[in-house]
Amino acid sequence: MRYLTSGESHGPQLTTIIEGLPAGMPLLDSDINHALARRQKGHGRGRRMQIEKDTVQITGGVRHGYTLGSPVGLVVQNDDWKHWTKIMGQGPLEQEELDEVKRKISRPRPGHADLNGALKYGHRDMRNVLERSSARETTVRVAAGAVAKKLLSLLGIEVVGHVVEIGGIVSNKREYNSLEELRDITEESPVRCLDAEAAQKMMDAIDDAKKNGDSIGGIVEVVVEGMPPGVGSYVHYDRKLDAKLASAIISINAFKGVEFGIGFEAAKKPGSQVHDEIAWNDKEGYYRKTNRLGGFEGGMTSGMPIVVRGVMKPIPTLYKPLESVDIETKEPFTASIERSDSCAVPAAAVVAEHAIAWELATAILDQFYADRFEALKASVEEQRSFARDF
Ligand code: EPS
Repeated sequence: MRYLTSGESHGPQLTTIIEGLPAGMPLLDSDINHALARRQKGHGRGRRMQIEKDTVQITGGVRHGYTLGSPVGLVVQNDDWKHWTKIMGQGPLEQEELDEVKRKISRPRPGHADLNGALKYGHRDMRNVLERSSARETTVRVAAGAVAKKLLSLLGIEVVGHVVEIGGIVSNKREYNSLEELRDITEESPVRCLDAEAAQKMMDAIDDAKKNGDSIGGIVEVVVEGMPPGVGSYVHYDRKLDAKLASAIISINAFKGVEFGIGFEAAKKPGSQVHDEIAWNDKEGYYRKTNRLGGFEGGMTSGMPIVVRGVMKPIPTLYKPLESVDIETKEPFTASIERSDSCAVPAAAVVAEHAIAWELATAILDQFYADRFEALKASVEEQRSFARDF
């Protein structure tokens, strides 16, 4: 399964085409709209989210509530486009109009794609870079991920993203009775955090950052339950599923690091305190007594919950901007100010959840290839019972 996305932050719409879904899978626009609404929420979001009410239009590949096997087209309109029709229009402009409307950006923001993108494509107006490098694009990544999440859910696999740290404030509550409980509690939290006390401090830190014209980052965690064991492979580097998940996390705007299970803590501990002992019972078959490795050994799922965390740097657009250089004059100037969020970590937890769901659904479709959804379901179930009886 694969997808591409197209669209600028202030262009008319965001578009994605998904290819490789089985036929006969139930899919409604409400499955996707729910995910889009979750991405828009979170304490620390900027004014743009008050302009948009992201909803999807399914433009192909679905009929009467079921996938057809043909490419699925998804479109999300940008409501803000109506304010940008000239600046972001597709047709040529007369010179005077150009000067009037272009809002040229010549002072790159440190930490953003602006300068590197300008050097790569030769754009002297860095709006041509930032319009596409904007995290607005994560809207359609979430839309594609929502389709993947639906497929996983129908196969008994659930994915939940939540926040474990913002601006140095760490969630002290990491235990939960079920994934459902984790989802329900964090869904109600304005920062998507299980620990209500930490959540309040996180919100205060976000408010402080906003007051100071600054931004803060954090850490999100995605937990997955129900993956059958043995998905991915150890036989070649590009078949390792944990590597694909790591890549998916790092590909999210502003993400700088990733870890599984106890992650970087493993460097400090002896092997006896890192590896998970193997046990067996006749109900579940094989399982691990602990899950320090976060659901992966040898690039393959172990059948234990997948636990992956990603670190997001503070958003680089600052209302109190850092020093930069004007590419026209080469003089030092403070960077351009664009409207932005002071903290997008809660929204990024939703994006990470959907980026992980995409990779897992793709891996399932690679391994249990089936053109018909019911056949796919049977083949995943067969692997589960094979592993149980092995
Ligand atoms: C975003 C939309 C953008 C930004 C944000 C994420 O809208 P605008 O640029 O019109 O305010 O709010 O993106 C960034 C801050 C960034 O640096 O990429 C969205 O839909 O999530």
